[in-house]
Amino acid sequence: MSQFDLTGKIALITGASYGIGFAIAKGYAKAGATIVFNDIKQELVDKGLKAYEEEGIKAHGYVCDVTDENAVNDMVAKIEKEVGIIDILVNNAGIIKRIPMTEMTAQEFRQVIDVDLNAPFIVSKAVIPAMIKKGHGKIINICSMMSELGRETVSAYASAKGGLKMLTRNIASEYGEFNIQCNGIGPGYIATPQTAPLREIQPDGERHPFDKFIIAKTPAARWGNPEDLEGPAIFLASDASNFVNGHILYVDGGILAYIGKQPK
Ligand code: NAP
Ligand code: GCO
Repeated sequence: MSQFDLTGKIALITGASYGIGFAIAKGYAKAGATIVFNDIKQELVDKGLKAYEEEGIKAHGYVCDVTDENAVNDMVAKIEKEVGIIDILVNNAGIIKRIPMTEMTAQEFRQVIDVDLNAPFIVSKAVIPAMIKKGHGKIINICSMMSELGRETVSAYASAKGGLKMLTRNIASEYGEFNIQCNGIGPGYIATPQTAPLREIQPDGERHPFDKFIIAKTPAARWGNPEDLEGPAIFLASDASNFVNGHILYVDGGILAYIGKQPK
């Protein structure tokens, strides 16, 4: 069996009704995994189930707000009873608030930290005990360019994603001896609903200034697609990465390596 094969594995991808999580789940299904996902509202879970069905994937969907520890523990217990022990966890659910720091309330800051950093802690804590009992596990945290870089208006998001990089390294350090590998994926700028505001066509028909900026900052000279993350995610979920631990795999078209194209 190929070391990239996920047959027989159960994968929980949080917040995967659409976007990056949905693409990663599709890749896992193609590699043979059983797909489990959650979203905050039943209507979104139903929408996700339909979308998976249209891809020929019989997924298992659960309603759960990943910031609610009791709800997460209940969801994991239900999954373990109804589907089986989770072999692969992708902490994908995330939000962003683009507000200048001095205009952002502490409550808004906390909301981003809660979903993007506290929730990966909560969900990882819920699945690790059964992974230890089973003798293996894979945890993949969806980090960001903002795990390494800052920019205007994303102070909460960058703080959360920087923390998520270190949570990744700490889980790797604390549970590596139980054959649990915890790694991160740092996507570059990916065309999903989360970045749609940065790609909006301007009233004069011009591309968004940020859109042009990202193209100039990316050696690949394009936005990423969610499908660009499928292969890296399969690698980190498979036996092919059993000695990779605490690593953040940047899938960014080269952004972090590049000073940026000189404006004409
Ligand atoms: P997205 O399109 O906004 O999707 C985010 C998903 O997370 C949605 O399904 C959302 O569900 C879910 N979610 C949000 N809060 C939740 C909560 N409290 N409980 C459960 N589910 C929740 O985002 P995306 O672009 O696919 O991004 C996915 C991940 O990749 C995020 O962690 C993001 O920070 C990260 N990322 C994105 C990019 C990019 O360029 N797009 C780059 C680097 C990293 P609802 O619709 O119900 O809110
Ligand atoms: C932003 C974007 C980024 C991307 C991603 C980059 O406003 O700068 O939303 O944060 O979502 O995290 O890796």
